[in-house]
Amino acid sequence: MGQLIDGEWHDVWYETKKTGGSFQRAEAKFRNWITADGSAGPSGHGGFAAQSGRYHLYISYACPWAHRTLIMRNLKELEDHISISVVHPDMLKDGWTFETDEHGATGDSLFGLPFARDIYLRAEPTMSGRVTVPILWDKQENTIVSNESSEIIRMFNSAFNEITGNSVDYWPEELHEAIEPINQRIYDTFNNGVYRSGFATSQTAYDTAVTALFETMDWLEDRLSNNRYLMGESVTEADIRLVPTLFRFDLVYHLHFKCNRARLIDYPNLWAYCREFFQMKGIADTLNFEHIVRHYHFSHESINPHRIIPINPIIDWSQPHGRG
Ligand SMILES: N[C@@H](CCC(=O)N[C@@H](CS)C(=O)NCC(=O)O)C(=O)O
Repeated sequence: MGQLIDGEWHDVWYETKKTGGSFQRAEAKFRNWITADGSAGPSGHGGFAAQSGRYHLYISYACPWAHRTLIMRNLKELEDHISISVVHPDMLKDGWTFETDEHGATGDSLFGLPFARDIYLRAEPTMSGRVTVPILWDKQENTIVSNESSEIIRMFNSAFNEITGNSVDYWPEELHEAIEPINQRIYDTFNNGVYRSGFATSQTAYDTAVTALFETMDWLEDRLSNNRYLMGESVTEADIRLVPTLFRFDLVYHLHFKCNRARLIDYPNLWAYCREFFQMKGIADTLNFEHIVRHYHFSHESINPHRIIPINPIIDWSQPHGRG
């Protein structure tokens, strides 16, 4: 995995070397918010009003962070209002590219540029730092609104309600406080925990990450034994942030990232919950298992130097889930 850091290209070991073998994810740089009226959001500048056709989302089908934005785009019926481009699953020395393939990599449908880094450079010609997806682009201001998925899903949750007429609220006011520690634990030990396990370059860093990860899976399994969804009776952003990691677990993280104490299918509640999401309207369309399996195994040279793509078990997502 190679990315531009301080103007130089580095593999992921560059970062783990500095931190005693433990992977640290860099903070996203662009933190503006689309709001219904263009007023400033909790961070960044104002001026990004919700308008149909004004914004474009760059995603990777492989990436779990991009996946949550794609799920929210579908659940909030934003498909006709926010266009997308899909990067190629192979992320090598040039980072994410706009090569096309027969499995859904679209190329850059806005500018026809070759690399995702070119989008960043277009927004900020002197840019240094990591080139990540998702990227939310403003066609009017010709800049990046945000490259932070947790914030993009909150914008999608409410900013376009008047345009779409969809007012389903996945971050309801009364849950703001309760949802935060749930999100935080799932982010630290699970969404990012799989990466901390897989990218660890010391035994201690790996042991720490993987132990916390399975403690969280046990806790989630228990929580879902008496809760329909993470926060109770309704789907919230906490679920939308969790499921992308679950969908990738048995096919990628279990083997490639050595999260192999157990598989998702060994947890009856989590497995049924994940199948329920797969079968929910709008979710299966966001899943591209070819890109998911290809990306990780092909791109992470330090983990899989021969780029062998495993022949995986067939997972029956359509099996009845028996929930609710
Ligand atoms: N904070 C970002 C993280 C996004 C992220 O790390 N995306 C990965 C893909 S899964 C990426 O583009 N990585 C490239 C790199 O780190 O070099 C978010 O949640 O939006």
